[in-house]
Amino acid sequence: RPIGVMDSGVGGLTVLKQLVKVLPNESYLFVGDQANLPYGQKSSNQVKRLTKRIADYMLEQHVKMFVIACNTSTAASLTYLQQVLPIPVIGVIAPGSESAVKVSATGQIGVIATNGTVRSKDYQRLINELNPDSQVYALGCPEFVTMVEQGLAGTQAAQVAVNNRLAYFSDLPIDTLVMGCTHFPVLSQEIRNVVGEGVNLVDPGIATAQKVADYLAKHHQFRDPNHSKPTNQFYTTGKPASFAVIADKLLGTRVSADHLDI
Ligand code: DGN
Repeated sequence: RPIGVMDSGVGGLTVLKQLVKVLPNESYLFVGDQANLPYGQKSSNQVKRLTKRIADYMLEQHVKMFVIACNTSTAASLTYLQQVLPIPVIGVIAPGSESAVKVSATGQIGVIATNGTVRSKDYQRLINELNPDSQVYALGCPEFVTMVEQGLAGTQAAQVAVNNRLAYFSDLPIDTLVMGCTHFPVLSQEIRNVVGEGVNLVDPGIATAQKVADYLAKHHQFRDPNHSKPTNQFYTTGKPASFAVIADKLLGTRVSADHLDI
């Protein structure tokens, strides 16, 4: 049975990439809900409903685990889905918060995310729980999502937009910055160019993938590598052609995506 991975768009592929790195023998079923993107501007209830819809589809496909590779969905629906789904559900915010607290020497931590994630205050709450002396500065950067979806990472326009938005941090004493939206690691070069080498950049996808691996190990649920070759299936509720172009670039392999009507 595959591991189900979802996002509102292509951002979740940054998490899938980390999963494939640590768990190359697993099969994956990825769904990007591009018809409903962006999630970041919707109400928490709307996002919860949309995420549940994808989760129900994943259950019909018999996934063994549901990875919410979207911070906005994690904030809106993780607790709820953990209660109602009969399979384990893993989100990205707790692993991202744990990584941030681990690498930050000063406890001065910046978080960039969608407005929905910032509004939820989940990063602020979890980081403060793990390190009560920490100070969290959270900033919504919704336009980064659109740029990544449009394939603009690596362009001058992307760098200018990142420069403008991250100027907010120039007077703040952060030593760590969490990329609290799964689209943002695609812009990590642009982000690094602004914050410099002195700031730790946290990609929550890395710790999330490790959490999935730890769970499978603990519950003896690894796929039997002798059984058959692992398969990766990609679906978008939007246009498969435009999804595949960006997915190819992100994953560095040819991706063929199908349209999903749910
Ligand atoms: N990739 C999603 C996240 O991590 O929050 C958000 C993208 C969006 O729909 N705005």
